[in-house]
Amino acid sequence: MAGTFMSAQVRRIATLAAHFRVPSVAATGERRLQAFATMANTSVFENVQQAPEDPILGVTVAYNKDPSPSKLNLGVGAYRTEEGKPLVLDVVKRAEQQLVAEKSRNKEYQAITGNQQFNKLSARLILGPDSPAIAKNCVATVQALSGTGALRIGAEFLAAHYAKPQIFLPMPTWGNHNKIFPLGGVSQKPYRYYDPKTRGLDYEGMLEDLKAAPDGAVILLHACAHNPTGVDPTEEQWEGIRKVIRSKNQLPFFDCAYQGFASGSLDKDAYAVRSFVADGGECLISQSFAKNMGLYGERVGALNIVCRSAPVASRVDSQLKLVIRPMYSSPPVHGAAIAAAILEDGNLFKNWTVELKGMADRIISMRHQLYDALQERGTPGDWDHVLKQIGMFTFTGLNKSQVEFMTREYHIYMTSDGRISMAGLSSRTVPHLADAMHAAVVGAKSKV
Ligand code: KET
Repeated sequence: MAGTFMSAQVRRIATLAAHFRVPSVAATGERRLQAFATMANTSVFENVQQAPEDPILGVTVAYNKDPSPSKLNLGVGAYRTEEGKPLVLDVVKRAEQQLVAEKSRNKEYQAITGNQQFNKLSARLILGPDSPAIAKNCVATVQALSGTGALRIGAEFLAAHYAKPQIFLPMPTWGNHNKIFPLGGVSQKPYRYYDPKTRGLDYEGMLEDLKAAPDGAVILLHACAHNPTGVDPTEEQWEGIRKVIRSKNQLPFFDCAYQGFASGSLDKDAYAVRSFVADGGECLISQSFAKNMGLYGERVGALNIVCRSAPVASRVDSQLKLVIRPMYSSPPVHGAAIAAAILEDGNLFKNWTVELKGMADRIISMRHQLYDALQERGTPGDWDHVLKQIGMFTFTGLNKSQVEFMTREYHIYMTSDGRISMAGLSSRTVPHLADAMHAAVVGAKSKV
């Protein structure tokens, strides 16, 4: 047991060293000694390596440096209006006004697990108002630093308390998953998900890989609007996936960053999660309010752990506090208060669903406009996937050199895997994007 713990620690140190690009413990130690010995005018951080930019957030850094007036940022998944501006939802403004007017509000520390009212309403939003798991107090919910924070708390909890801290991630997946889990102490493996040939789900491959994964393994599932592919299983396929996972006593970990953004309906987008909770089995669910409430920088999210019984959920909750307290003590007040105000007030909630549907519909209309623009230009290839894919992103199929060409020649910024954020597009910028895609595809063809 102690041996296993030690080797887990050694693995974690190696993961940390690789992540932070520390050459090797021995090499750094030696260089450090040399630095002390010479007492030269060098920094004690002389050996710190230059780290690369983040593959997603680094796109915005590059975009910000570009002086071109026609530049376009389709990298990060952040909603923009038709005018290309960030959007603060009307309900968010109204909730904030209410909060400011409440004389009794203060800036005291929150509980370690955050705003309890927010936690309750957040769990209800994903699990549904009639969820038996909630009624039986089987869900431990903690406020988290948005979706990323929820995933990280989940990883740290699993590393400490779950017998099989190994997670299977879809191929491809959101780039940060590959870092969050190993750094949180959970090793990772891929499972087949996307088939580039059909630009759809590799359902058979996925089931084969889940069947081949060990009993009890943790399986990461995108609740809806899979990022980056925009490819989701059908309800029938979810049923097949659920059966395999349950038959192997595997533990589903849902990442729910886009509830309401896929279909425009909060309930429809919760289908997969609710079907897994309805069978009485256990799971983890991370939630983000970054996209669906536009609260990106407020860092509002939650981690839910659905357990088989209330006493287990209560003990899990107590352990989550031990994860959170030494990490950041307790979460911030403001964003969760906004979300709670919207979730608890019938009127605000209704208005929120209207605004959310408006955002989802605008993204769908961008899909049609881009598709039509490519057809008009006669861009070689089949572009049906622009219409079919779900959520914020189109996984275009453009390769790295085509992406580089579009950035260089057209000042269009996107991730190197060819993902474009449809939410960053507007009727005004669609022709520019279509021109760039056309040129990239035609250029690449003539080079072959
Ligand atoms: N899960 C998924 C699948 C996801 O796409 C994101 C964000 C998150 C979690 C975390 O979001 P948070 O803001 O921590 O609640 N994705 C976009 C932003 C980013 O990379 O941070 C993106 O893919 O562009």
